Amino acid sequence: EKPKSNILLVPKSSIRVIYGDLGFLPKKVRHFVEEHARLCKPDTIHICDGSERENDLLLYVLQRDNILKRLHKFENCWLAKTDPADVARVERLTYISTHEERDTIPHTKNGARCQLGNWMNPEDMEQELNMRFPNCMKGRTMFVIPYSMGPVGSPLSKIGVQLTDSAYVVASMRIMTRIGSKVVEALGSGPFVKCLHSVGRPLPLTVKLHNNWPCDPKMLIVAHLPEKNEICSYGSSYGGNALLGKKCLALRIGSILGHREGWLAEHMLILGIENTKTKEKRYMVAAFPSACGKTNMAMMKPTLPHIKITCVGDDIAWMRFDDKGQLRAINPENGFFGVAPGTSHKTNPHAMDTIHKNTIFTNVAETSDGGVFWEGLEDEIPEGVKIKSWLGDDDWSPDSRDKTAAHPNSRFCTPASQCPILDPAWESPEGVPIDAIIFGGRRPAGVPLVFESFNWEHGVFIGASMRSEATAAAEHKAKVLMHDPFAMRPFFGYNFGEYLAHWLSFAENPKNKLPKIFHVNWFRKNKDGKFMWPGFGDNCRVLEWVMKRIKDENVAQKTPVGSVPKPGSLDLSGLDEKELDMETLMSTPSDFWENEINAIYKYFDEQVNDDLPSSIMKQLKDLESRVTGG
Ligand code: GTP
Ligand code: SPV
Ligand code: MN
Repeated sequence: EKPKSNILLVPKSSIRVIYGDLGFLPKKVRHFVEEHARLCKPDTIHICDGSERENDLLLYVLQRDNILKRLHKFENCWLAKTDPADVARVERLTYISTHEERDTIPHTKNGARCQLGNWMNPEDMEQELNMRFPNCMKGRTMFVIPYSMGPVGSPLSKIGVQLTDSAYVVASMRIMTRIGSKVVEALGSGPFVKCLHSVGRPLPLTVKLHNNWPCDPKMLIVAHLPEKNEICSYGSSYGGNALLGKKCLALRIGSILGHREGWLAEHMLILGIENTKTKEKRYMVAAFPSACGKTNMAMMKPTLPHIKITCVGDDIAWMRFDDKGQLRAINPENGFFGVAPGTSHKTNPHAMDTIHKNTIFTNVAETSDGGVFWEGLEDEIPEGVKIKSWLGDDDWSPDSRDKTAAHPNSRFCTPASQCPILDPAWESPEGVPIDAIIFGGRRPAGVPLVFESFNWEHGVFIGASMRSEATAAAEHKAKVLMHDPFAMRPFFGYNFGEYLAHWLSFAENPKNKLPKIFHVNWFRKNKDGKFMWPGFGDNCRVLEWVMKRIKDENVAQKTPVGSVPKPGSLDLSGLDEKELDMETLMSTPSDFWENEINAIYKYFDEQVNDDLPSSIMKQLKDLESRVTGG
């Protein structure tokens, strides 16, 4: 049944489809579009095909509306500056709505505020959504974005359809996911995740916009309705709030699907590592909280000449054990939405080589020669070039009123295909084989550079007890130590206790080859507050050791916390060993760990409560007796 014309009739008016053809959409998608067009009442509809012609049109509109500015120094690169009130994910307004609260979050002890997600009942959620979405797209175009997370047509991929009234979101989704007609073809009559997004500023405007960036932070909500396979986001156009394929689908909804279907959706990078001396190649995944080094590690330029790193993904991994018991991972994304500050030719040359074409920068500073600037690029801007800060200070200098030139959560959005060290198998439909899982975080004290778990269950416990200093990727104040289990705290789609049980369950199948699990910490500081480990490209020394442990080489020694490298087993060649205090870097001070254990007890007891698997509590008790020697 095809619609008679490319015009959608709504009561008392009609909505013209100005690009694409409703008739080419599968019936279920068309109904989804029609239902929400009637609700949101856009002026026009644009059905995305993913073509170059379409992208030119979007870029034209975004320039005309002063949302994107061309960066003349580079090829097809753009700068967006947001409303300063819309600069990061907003965790406290991100909800998951299910009939049973306990399906989503554990019951906390004594009414403590849950730190493992926000739940809302479906009735209240319906009210919240009804307060926002009716008529919210008046005067605007509603874009329909069919997108695939994972290679189009791969059995591991999932399809979403996002409706949005933001052309910036379309231009970004086009980089971060695979969109357009090829996705519609692959979808056929199959299931898809329904994603609705609005900036929340119908026309005519009733308020003055900042930087021409429409948003409504006071009415912001990011809602997940897993029982209806739906995501609704209102009021923000920034990153994880608005590019619904990323955190909303690939992590929150993804983790629920993974739980149901026997796989894992994780906040992890995926990399390949090759020792060119021994000709061995392995793949690893690593989970670090937001802004704690995934992009940097995924694109690492190793300082050891015989180590070669290749990148599969920098933020999200979907993993499953195949029928031979090998864990395999795919990167569901198509681009990198990376933290700009700190990225430089010194720290991450491969990222620098990726972002000089076809890239959208958001909230970085611009330079008078048509380029970009952020904290960390001080040595890389030409003499005499002026910096305009993200807040608009024309002649910014480190002692200007704007504290930083770029917002600390400013980002680049760039196609993965441009990464010079992209792994040849990065789009392989069956995924790459994973032989090590690495957890980590920003730990200024007490936590060794690297340690290995004694077994799978201990490794799951290490993931569960992760903590890290807060960063600017969300609304939290920096420098506070936060519990961030599996780097998933903001992204769990279902009850964390059940999530732990799901991880533990993979050990029950004797066929599964369980990868070794490690914990790393690049961020330990000395008495003067300086990082003790050089980090970045030198982190390959730790990965080389991990590679040796995958082969069970005798290079580890036990501590109460886990196994650390035997003295001399980390390749430190080329480093100034006088500057390095390896003994302290590997140490596990008992007074520190006694405090840490108490904090974990308190957290598990209060936050996970009855949903904590008993074997995880036993792991904590075992750690305590190893540390106290009792
Ligand atoms: P999300 O995209 O938010 O999930 O973050 P991410 O984990 O990909 O973080 P990213 O790699 O972008 O790192 C963020 C910050 O950590 C940057 O400011 C980096 O400079 C810093 N960083 C990364 N690796 C290292 C390291 O080895 N040592 C030190 N000292 N800093 C690092
Ligand atoms: C993160 O915060 O972990 C990110 C950025 O990767 S965002 O997509 O905005 O969530
Ligand atoms: Mn992330």
